Parts: sequence; C-alpha cells; structure tokens
Amino acid sequence: MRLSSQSAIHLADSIERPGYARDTPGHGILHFGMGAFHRAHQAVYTDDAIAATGDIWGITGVSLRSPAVAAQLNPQDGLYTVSIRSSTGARQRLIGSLRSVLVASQATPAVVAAVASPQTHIISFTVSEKGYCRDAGGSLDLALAGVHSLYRYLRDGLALRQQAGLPGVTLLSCDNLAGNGRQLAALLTQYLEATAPALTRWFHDHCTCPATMLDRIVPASSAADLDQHATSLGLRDEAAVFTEEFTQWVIEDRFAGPRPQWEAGGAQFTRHVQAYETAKLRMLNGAHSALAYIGLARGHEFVHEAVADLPLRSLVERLMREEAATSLTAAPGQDLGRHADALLQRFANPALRHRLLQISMDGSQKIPQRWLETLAFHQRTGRACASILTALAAWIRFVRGDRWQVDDPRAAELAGLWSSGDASQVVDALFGPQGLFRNSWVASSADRATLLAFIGNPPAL
Ligand code: CS2
Repeated sequence: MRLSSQSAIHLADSIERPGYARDTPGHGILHFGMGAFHRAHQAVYTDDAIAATGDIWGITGVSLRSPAVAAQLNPQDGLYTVSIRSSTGARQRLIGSLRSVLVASQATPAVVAAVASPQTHIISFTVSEKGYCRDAGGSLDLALAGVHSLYRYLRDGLALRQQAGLPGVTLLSCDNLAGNGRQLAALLTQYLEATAPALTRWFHDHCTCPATMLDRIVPASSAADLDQHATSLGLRDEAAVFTEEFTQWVIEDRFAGPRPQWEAGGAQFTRHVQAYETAKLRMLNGAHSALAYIGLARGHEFVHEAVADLPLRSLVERLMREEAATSLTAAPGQDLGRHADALLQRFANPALRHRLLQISMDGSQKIPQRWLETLAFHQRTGRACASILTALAAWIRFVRGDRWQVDDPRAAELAGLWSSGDASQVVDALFGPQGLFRNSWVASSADRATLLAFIGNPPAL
C-alpha cells in the first residue's frame, strides 16, 4: 500500500507524525526545486515551526520541468518520510508541511497564479547553481533564462501582484551560491530590466531577498533505499528522503511579510550569514568537491570511502584547515578548527552512502565559490594552495569525459577544450587571463605550472 493521508494510520508506531491538523488552510510558501534537499531541510523546519506555534503554513512545491517528483508526492497528498541515518541506527518522521507539487512546464498558469496569490508570502528556491542561468562571469545569461526559467514565473506573477496592489514577497534563495540573496536580487533585476523594466522599481520597493546558509547532507534516494524502507515503514513511500542528524539554517532576518517561526526547528536569524555561508562553501563544499574528483580517480564510490583513504583525508584536511579556513573571517563564536573536525566526522558516516558522482555534477557551476575564491584570496597573501590545485587538476582531467559521464551544463564545451589533447591549452582556456573563469581567478605562472604538472602526473598524495 502507498503512503497517503488515508493510509498514514497504518504507519509503524515508531514513526513521529506532524503535531497539527493538516487540513487547515494557512499561509503559503511557494518552493521551486523539489529535490531531496528541500524535503529533508526547509520542509522539516517548517513542520517544526507549525507544530510549535500552531501557525499553519503550507508549502506548494514547483518542479521546473521534470514531472518525477510530482508523481512521487501528489498521490501521497504531499506526505513523505525523512529517515535520519546515523552510525547508531535510523529514526523516521512523517512530514506534513508540503501540500502539493506543480510541474511548471505543464501548469504554467497555476505557477504564475501561485506567485501572485495573496496567501503566498515566501517564494523559496533550491534550484541548484545552474538554475540561476548565469554565465561564467556570474551575470544573467538571457539565452539560458528562457520560458521555463524561474525568472519568467516570477516576472509574470509579480506583475499580477503589482497590478492587484498586493504586498511584495520574500524571495529566499537556499542554494549554495556566494551571497545567494544578493545574487538572486541582481539576476532578477537584470531579467526585469531586459523584459519588464516597469516592474523593476516595484520589485525593489516591495520584495526582499535575504541571504541564507543551509547545511545538511542529503544523498539522492536510490531505488534500493525505497524498497528497503517500504519494509520497515509498512507502506510504500516513493518520496522518502534519507539524511544525517546534523542540520543547520542561518538566515538574514529581512522578510517582506510574515514568516514561519523557523527558530522552533533551530534556525538562527543573524546579520552574519555571509561569514557562515563562505565558511560552508569553502570548507564543506570545497572538501566535498575535492573528495569527489580525487576520490573517483582513486577508485572510490562513496564519500565515507574517500575520506577513509588516509592520504586523501590528509589532503582534504589541509584544504580545509590551511587553505580554506585561513581565507575566512569566522562568524562571532564560530571555531573553524572545530568546524573542520565536525565535517570530517560527518563525511565519515558510512550509513549515508553519499555518492561521489552526485557531488561531481555541475562542477563548472560550483568551483568558483568552492575553490577559485580561496585561490584568489591566497594569490594576494602569497600562500601556495597545493591541495586545491590537486583537486582542480583532478576536475580538469574529469571533464575530459573519457572515464565518467560528466553531468554539467558545460560538459560538451569542457570536453571540447580537450580535443587538442594539450593540457596547457585547456588550462589557459579556463584559467588564463582571457579564460572562462577569469572573473574568479587567473592562474599565476607558478600555479599554472603546478596545475600542468598535476594534470600530467597526479601527485601520489
Ligand atoms: C554537495 C552539497 O552535491 C554537492 O555538491 O557538496 O549538496 C552538500 O552535500 C550540501 O551543501 C551539504 O549542506
């Protein structure tokens, strides 16, 4: 039997349930990007906030193109379980904050109407780095921002809000971008200026784009996970997600209207989001990407295996402690050394089975904020960053595309750079003065030589 509002009474008693009645209409959150991450993070904080305050909020999910998540969640009335996997076992909980999922490409008017609805106060996003349709320099690429980009739905819905005299909304980017709120505001402004200039002023005067830092490791659920889970649950949950105990959400308190009391689930509201965010991107995500590209080349499949490979573990420690942490200003009370200790422990969790290939996706969208900004910082301090350069060389070999399937919006272009077989041409096309990533980092001649040496001959570690 499939999980749904009706069948939920058959769930095993050990499973925690929403502490509120789900059938009351409430305030609305419209969330773009219904992947496992949102279901294991923001939707859980929202569930906690509703249970703690009785203030009802409901999330309407939007998938931009793929109907897969809607087909998992709608037949289940939006219900799904989160399983927390630690080394001591698993704990499960049923989440009630999600109401339904729209597929934007098939239900455009419904998505635009949801943006414009007076019940909607927050529109949030986990559309991944590439969902923002940026060019390599970080500006909006209008050719990519087509009819099924998030910008189009925002523009059409916000225009209706303006015409109806409705209040603005909070646009909350929850993606791993440096200065995610600021970037969303700038990109949407570029889009409006190009396609609906009369709306730009209203957007600036009525909407806000707070900065956020979100952290929880959520591997994609596999078919085997779902099968095994059905046995322990007593019902089949096609939308189940599996995650770790750790969770963190740091948010800038700059909302255009009401918001859930996410503090009830442990969210921190602070002015120092940027410090947390930069530390997370350069340490956690920077380490993750290094584990992915170097770990795959060393024959590993999962993060816990790669971090148990001692020479690789030491490289990742040096990357976090000596290269990333020294480029950061900690938030008040934040201890970056302890942060690195905790990350190593989280990476070592064997129950998570987090695939390196999942992290390897979309490298061209990830490396600027994970590695290149650290390299640029230390170009000014004079510190050599051998660990990041080793990881960067592994990525350059990876995008050649001859050993793994490269899942990246620039995959063809990156593989094309390799057509001459000459690594120095590839490095110059990426990190030379005219290179693709020149706005983030241009390799000095010493770093260029190191990179070329590491590409030709991966260091033994
Ligand atoms: C990972 C992140 O796939 C990736 O690129 O580095 O999804 C990471 O697991 C999360 O940011 C953890 O909060």
